[in-house]
Amino acid sequence: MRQSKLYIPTLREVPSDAEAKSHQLLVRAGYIRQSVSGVYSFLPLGRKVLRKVETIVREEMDRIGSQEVLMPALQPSELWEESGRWHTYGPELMRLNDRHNRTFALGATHEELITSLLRNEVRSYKELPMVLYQIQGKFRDEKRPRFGLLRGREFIMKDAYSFDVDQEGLDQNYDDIFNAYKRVFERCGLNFRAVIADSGAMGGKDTHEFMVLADIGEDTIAYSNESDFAANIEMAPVKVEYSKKDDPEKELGSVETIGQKTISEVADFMDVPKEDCIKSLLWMVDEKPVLVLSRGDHEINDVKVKNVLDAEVVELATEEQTKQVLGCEPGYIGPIDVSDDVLIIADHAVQSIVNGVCGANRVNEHYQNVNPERDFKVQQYADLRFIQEGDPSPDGQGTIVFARGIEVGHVFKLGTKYSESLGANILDQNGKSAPIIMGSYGIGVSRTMAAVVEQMHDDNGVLWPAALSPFDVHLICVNPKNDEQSELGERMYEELSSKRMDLLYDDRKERAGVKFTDADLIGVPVQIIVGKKASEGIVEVKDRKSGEKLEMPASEIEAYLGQNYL
Ligand code: 9G3
Repeated sequence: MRQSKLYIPTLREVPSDAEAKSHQLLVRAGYIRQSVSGVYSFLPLGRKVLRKVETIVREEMDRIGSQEVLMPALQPSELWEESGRWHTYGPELMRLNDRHNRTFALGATHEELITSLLRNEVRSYKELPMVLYQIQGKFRDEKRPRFGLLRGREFIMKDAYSFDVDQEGLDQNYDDIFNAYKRVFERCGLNFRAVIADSGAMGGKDTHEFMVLADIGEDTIAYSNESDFAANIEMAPVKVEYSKKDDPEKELGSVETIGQKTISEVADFMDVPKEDCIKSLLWMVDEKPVLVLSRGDHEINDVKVKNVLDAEVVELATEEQTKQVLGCEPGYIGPIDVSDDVLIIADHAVQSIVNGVCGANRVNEHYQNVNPERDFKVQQYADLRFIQEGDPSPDGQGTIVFARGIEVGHVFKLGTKYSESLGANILDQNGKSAPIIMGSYGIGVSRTMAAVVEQMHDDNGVLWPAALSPFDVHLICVNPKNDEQSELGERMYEELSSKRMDLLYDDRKERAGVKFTDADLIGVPVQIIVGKKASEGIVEVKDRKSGEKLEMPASEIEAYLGQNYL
């Protein structure tokens, strides 16, 4: 394509409202333009890249036998009434009325729609398993759209839904789609982790998120530096063998610690390491007081407390509740001489503390030489703390590193949540009616495009991987007014275009500096520069990522590109 004919409105200045690098670069390089907050147009270059991401997704979904459909964005509210979500979702679900004043949702996701599509058609187990997917615009009225395509209010999603007769069918589909997602993100050149995500059952198997590692990411993940273990922070189990000092247990003693409340203050005041302190926090667990203990340098993970106690609601007790239950304000509470109606549970690390320090349940007073089991009883030791960087990976391979992540994929085992509420049943092998077992699986297609830019850019622009670049080669005629340069440029454009290469040919009557700046912004992996040495038939090849330049005869370019870029 001739750049003089393409609409690529590049900008020199950084858009003031763009904080994320991908937002800045996609706007400056003429890939996207904002219509209103969180709503974007894809210009010709942006549409080409988006289509390449869609094609990769389509190829990998088709490869595992799923079938592409296209469902409406307009969803009758009745379906969301049946699933109960019409009232559970607030302003994020965009709603509208038609001319007959009937209410609709603009599709934020399609579990209800697709279940209603099948419930009147699929009757027998013989028709399953089946996986249907679509690539389509989704609408979610985000409270704070930001970072360009990373968090929009209208965005392109691939959403897939699996239908099975039983759990093992769902497990099989889940694995197939999980592996298809890995292939998609590998083909996009992304550094990502599949992260254990469900906070329902600790270490739960029923959902994973695909996270692209990037500082702009909104989530924090814990992953192993030596294996593929990765989990959301609140999901990561802690598996540590704590060593217990073999010091002799000393006599319990109380110490006056006026105004020393936090672990840091008490540790400094008592001149002991935080590891020897017992942090005590009172939690209200389904309205019952529970004293939860952790080692001074650890933090309690409320999701784990909830799961260990199989509770619905877990909240930190207020100062009043703490005074009421323990007779003392937070900062001086501890597990010694606590009334029996307060359950005491502790993270495993507490068990290995010898001659430690804890609050005395009296203001301005702590105990020293505290020894668990001798000085207080713990009803249950469990994995209750947040994982920390440097902890051993729970799978025993390597140590844990934290990173920020951009969620680009999410896979769920839904079970019968929607087939029951919307009445999608089949006759199973025994002729018995049973609800279809479902899974739902999403990829943020437009978000993936931005995530690639977040991971692959430099100060001058985007560094597209070949699989996603809008063009294979960027051919630049430095000075079209110069006959030798324009003749060689035109000839190369004609010759190379005929060799299955998708070329962007900068034939514009612009200054050289503008051309080079634009080429670096646009980010095609390789530039062929037809300049001063055109008279000798010599051109320059520039690798966009390394910046490395080579001179060679124009006649060798096709072979060189074939060996190094295509
Ligand atoms: C809504 C709104 C926002 C939402 C949802 C519904 C997230 C909603 C979760 C999912 C689950 C899966 C199919 C593709 C993969 C993810 N945000 N979710 O259900 F009405 Cl406003 O979307 N859906």
